[in-house]
Amino acid sequence: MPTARKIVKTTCSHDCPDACSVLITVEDGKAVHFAGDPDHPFTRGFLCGKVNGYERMVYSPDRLLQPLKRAGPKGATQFERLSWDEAIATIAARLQETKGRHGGEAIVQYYYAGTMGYVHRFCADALFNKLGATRLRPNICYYGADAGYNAVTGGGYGLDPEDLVHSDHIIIWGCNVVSTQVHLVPFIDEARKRGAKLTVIDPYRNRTASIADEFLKIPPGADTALALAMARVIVREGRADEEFLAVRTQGFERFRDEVLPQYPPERSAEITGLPVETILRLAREYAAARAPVIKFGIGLGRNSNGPDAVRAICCLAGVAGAYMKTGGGVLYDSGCEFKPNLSAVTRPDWLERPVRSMNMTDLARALTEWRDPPIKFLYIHSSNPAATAPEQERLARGLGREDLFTVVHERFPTDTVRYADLVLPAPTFAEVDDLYKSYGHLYLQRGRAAIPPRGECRSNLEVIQSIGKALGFKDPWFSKSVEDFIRELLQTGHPNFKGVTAERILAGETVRLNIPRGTSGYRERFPTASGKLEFYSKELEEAGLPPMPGYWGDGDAAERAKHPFRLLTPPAHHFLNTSFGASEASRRRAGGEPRVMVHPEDAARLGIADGDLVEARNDVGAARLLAQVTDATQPGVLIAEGTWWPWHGRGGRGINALTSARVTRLGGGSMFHDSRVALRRAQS
Ligand SMILES: Nc1nc2c(c(=O)[nH]1)N[C@H]1C(S)=C(S)[C@@H](COP(=O)(O)OP(=O)(O)OC[C@H]3O[C@@H](n4cnc5c(=O)[nH]c(N)nc54)[C@H](O)[C@@H]3O)O[C@H]1N2
Ligand SMILES: Nc1nc2c(c(=O)[nH]1)N[C@H]1C(S)=C(S)[C@@H](COP(=O)(O)OP(=O)(O)OC[C@H]3O[C@@H](n4cnc5c(=O)[nH]c(N)nc54)[C@H](O)[C@@H]3O)O[C@H]1N2
Ligand code: SF4
Ligand SMILES: [Mo]
Repeated sequence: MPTARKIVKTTCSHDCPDACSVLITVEDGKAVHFAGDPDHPFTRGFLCGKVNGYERMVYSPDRLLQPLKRAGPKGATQFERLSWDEAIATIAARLQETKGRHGGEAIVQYYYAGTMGYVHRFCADALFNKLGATRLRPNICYYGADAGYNAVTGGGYGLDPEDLVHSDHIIIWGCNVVSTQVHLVPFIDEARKRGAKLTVIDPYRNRTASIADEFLKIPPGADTALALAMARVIVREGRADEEFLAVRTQGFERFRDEVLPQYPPERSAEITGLPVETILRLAREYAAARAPVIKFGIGLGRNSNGPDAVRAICCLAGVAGAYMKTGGGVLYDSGCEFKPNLSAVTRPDWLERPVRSMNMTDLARALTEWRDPPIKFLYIHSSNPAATAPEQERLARGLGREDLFTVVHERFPTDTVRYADLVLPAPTFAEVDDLYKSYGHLYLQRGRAAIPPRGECRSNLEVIQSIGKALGFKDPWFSKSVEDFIRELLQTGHPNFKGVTAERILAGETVRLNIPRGTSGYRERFPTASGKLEFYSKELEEAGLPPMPGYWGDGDAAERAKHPFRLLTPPAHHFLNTSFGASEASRRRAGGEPRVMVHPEDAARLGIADGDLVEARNDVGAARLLAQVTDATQPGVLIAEGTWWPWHGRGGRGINALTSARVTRLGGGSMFHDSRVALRRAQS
């Protein structure tokens, strides 16, 4: 029997929209059980399969527990221990030397959302602002989808996800919620119990499509053509919401007269492969619904047509007037509603002069091509670019540069760690305090350490503060606690934070943003320049971009002939990006090794059998995977679920050996689902 037992309420830190409230049972100082908080309105008492059993991650024998330094050639994974004091002194000396010899811009901080906590995620910005380092432009994830969404709606949450229960037709369009946002499922189930229909539109039969009433399989990037054809049917058949269009929108006439005529259902049928009757029926069902909602994912934006697919969907919902119906509209991302006083953590005022910036997607090019100054010091935390960034082979060359000094602050020995000169051990969310927002719901909650950091692990804030002190920085920022920062973060005049006090948060309360229930996010205005839903965007026109959405085709014919397959690399059910790649059990559940779905027609033509080793190749690189012959995908489209650690892949190469650093024209976002490849059977 344990002598001491307690339950600690905290928040899951992973890069997941659900930001679950987690109850950790601690017995005799050990975290023994992770459970979903039954009192959290969105977590509703359950965790995803990844975080159930998280004690196996916390106590994994693979955890990094001490600082290490390189003791062999780069990439050879030969390391030896050193003390924290030595590690911090080495980093400080290197930073000083780099800045002195090459200037601050020779230093780059690379990070993403390995932890979603406001303090640990963003604190290093303050130090790197002080050093005048090259700034990171975080375009790896949502820039494309965001740009499309903002162009039409201006941003904002649109619809409270809890109001989904009031919808009578839910269309999940390019989003695998069962895997990537599982806490939305109970709300969808409730709506269905009340009679709602669930339609899924996706290039492959993902887990969400498998539970739908109707699944429409369309080619990747064809979405714009479908949404605009639906809008056209609705307008032509007199089913549009005239009052909404007259009062709340801008540019509808031009949209109606210049865009919609280009999308007769026959053309859309050709592009999407759907029968004309299906398009007509879907448009009519959608218009006839009392409160139709379209839930789309971030991944929808990650191809050359992606941002416009999002625009077209947002316009379609406008034509139907869906935004004003409780439970209707579009559901995308609630993260933009959280506007704390982030400058207290990131200190933009410490940047003395403008500095150059680097797209996250350009890391490989920046490390191998940039001069003036070249990048000489790379500080990576909360991210695993050797697996998740595009142009993996080029990146490996860049990370392998002997003249580059790389620090990696990590929990596990990832592929990125193997290129480090210094490895610093990081804690899991069970070991640190922080403040967490969500990008899937409207609640804010603190994280609270349930156990002390394992081994010699130190949080992002501790490390950054130690480096700052070693550099002689005296500002009080370098001595503040997480609690101090939480208080400062909450000192914001933003109306959404009215009543969201430090006292409530620090006491552990789950606090909802000051956003009324049961009403549209756009009840008063759309946060666009005009205050209206913009079918037509003057700003985009002025920026030299198409002011209205359109379908821009499927690339050039020569490229299609050379690389006949379109490759999609959506998230895996059992991984969170590359987190959980360290877990053998997770890898086993995800299929044991990286696989690629090939349609039976393509497989037959290429002589590929289920379980064969295949090679995908293009001008960026090559990867070998196991073929999974299945009609879940469609002819010409390959699906490789999950960003596996490259060294769990054949030949030490991951799927991003095939993805390029091209970005979307609108938004400049990553294009992970826009690669073309040639496929053949490979010899094992
Ligand atoms: N289990 C799990 N959960 C996760 C993640 C994970 O890796 N694993 N990742 C987290 C992160 S970082 C993010 S950003 C979020 C969201 O992560 P995203 O990668 O944005 O995933 P989804 O929003 O689910 O969208 C994926 C779906 O979009 C489809 N899709 C791709 N291209 C197209 C297209 O052109 N048209 C249509 N109609 N569909 C398309 C894919 O086939 C797939 O079914 O999820 C988070 N949650
Ligand atoms: N092919 C392909 N590539 C993709 C995607 C795709 O769909 N397909 N998705 C893209 C998307 S949407 C995203 S968001 C990116 C994500 O790219 P990354 O941010 O590189 O992915 P993660 O696997 O989430 O990496 C987080 C790392 O942070 C570490 N970590 C966790 N907590 C802490 C902490 O407190 N401190 C420190 N120092 N480290 C911590 C974890 O151990 C983990 O290794 O990947 C992108 N790459
Ligand atoms: S990964 Fe997402 S669904 Fe799973 S526990 Fe964390 S926040 Fe919840
Ligand atoms: Mo992401």
